Amino acid sequence: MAHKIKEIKGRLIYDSRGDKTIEIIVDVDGYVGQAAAPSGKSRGAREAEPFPNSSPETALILLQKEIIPKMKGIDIDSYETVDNLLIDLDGTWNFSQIGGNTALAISVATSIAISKAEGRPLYDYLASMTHTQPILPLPLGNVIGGGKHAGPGAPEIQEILVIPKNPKTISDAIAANIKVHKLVGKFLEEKITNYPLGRGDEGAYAPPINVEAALEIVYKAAKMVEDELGVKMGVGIDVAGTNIYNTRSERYELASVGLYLDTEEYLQYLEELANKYEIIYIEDPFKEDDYESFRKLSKALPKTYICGDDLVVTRSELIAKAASMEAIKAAIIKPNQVGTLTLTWEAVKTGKKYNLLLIASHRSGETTDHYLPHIAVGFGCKVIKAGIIGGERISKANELIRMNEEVREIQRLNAG
Ligand code: 2PG
Ligand code: MG
Repeated sequence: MAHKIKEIKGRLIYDSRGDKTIEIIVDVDGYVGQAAAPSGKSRGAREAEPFPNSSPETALILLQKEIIPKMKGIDIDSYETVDNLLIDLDGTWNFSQIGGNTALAISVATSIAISKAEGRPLYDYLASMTHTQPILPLPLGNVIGGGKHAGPGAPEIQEILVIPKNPKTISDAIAANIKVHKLVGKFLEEKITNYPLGRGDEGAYAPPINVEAALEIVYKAAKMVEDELGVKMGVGIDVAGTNIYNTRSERYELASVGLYLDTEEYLQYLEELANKYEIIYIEDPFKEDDYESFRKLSKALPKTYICGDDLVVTRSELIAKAASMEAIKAAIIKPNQVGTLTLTWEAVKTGKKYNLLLIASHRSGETTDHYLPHIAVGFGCKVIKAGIIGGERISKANELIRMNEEVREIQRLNAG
């Protein structure tokens, strides 16, 4: 269907960390779409540049001078027209000229406006574009965090996560995750005297305990909730491996448990942890260019989803490379790692071709926008990783509950 972009403008707002980000407002045929872009802290080296020269202010100036004059008044068939125009306008491989965050906010705001003009929800518009059957994703959420998302003293592993595997409804799934989060809070209070229940960037607890104690607590809480609610719960981790790798000593450093391991020893240690705590999901176990170690771990843990985030950065060609060498069984899909919905869909399509588990993911710096669940459903990602607690995280969970009024079916995770 043909549409016209009547108006487009932008502004700077703040993300959940209090950092500036860009918000775009697009008017398509008299219908307004608005979207802001999130920002990561533990970013992959091959991600799109969020802002030109790391400056949201420069991004806004460029928007006004370079982008708006070329977009205002044009006819478009879909968000793809706009995405292709942005790619041409930028001219670099990583959106370093105009900024990936500007590109994504334009891409999503345009899609929201088109979906309104066509009188349908965003997920439905995206699903029709990609010929996807809408099914709600399973929520994967972090309960204890550390690494770059927390202060010193917290575990070195960035995220310890849980996922309901066979919930009857999305509300059951969200309730199960929240229950684990609350229970973990209780266990932490019991374990650590005077612990004020501090949380990191994504609403996960950031306690002064070591990696294994943290895993023990989350594992125990997940099992209790599983028994109580009758929903199977899986435990996962996002190591953000690049951040614990010391390039000088060439070792993975887990100071809290006194371990400084070379790649081979570290691989064995991960295997031990996975077996002990029945870990079904490991994201970025190794540094972001070590495809070979990902492959070895995938082979050693055939029942665990070894997932690439910084390894593949939502790039179709990197997903194809990792999947074809059997380095990964799952891939993180973060739209602002590539900068447009078109490129995001390219990545998803490739992931599906290789039968990967695809996980639509938030960033550590989020806004209260809730288009991510729509992308997950519209592009057919089986899992959504959007945190558990905190306004900017719960906004995604609440949107899933609203979407459930139309989308009745929910995914299941059989493996793992
Ligand atoms: C990750 C993300 C989100 P960031 O590593 O998976 O949890 O963190 O947004 O800081 O890259
Ligand atoms: Mg990650």
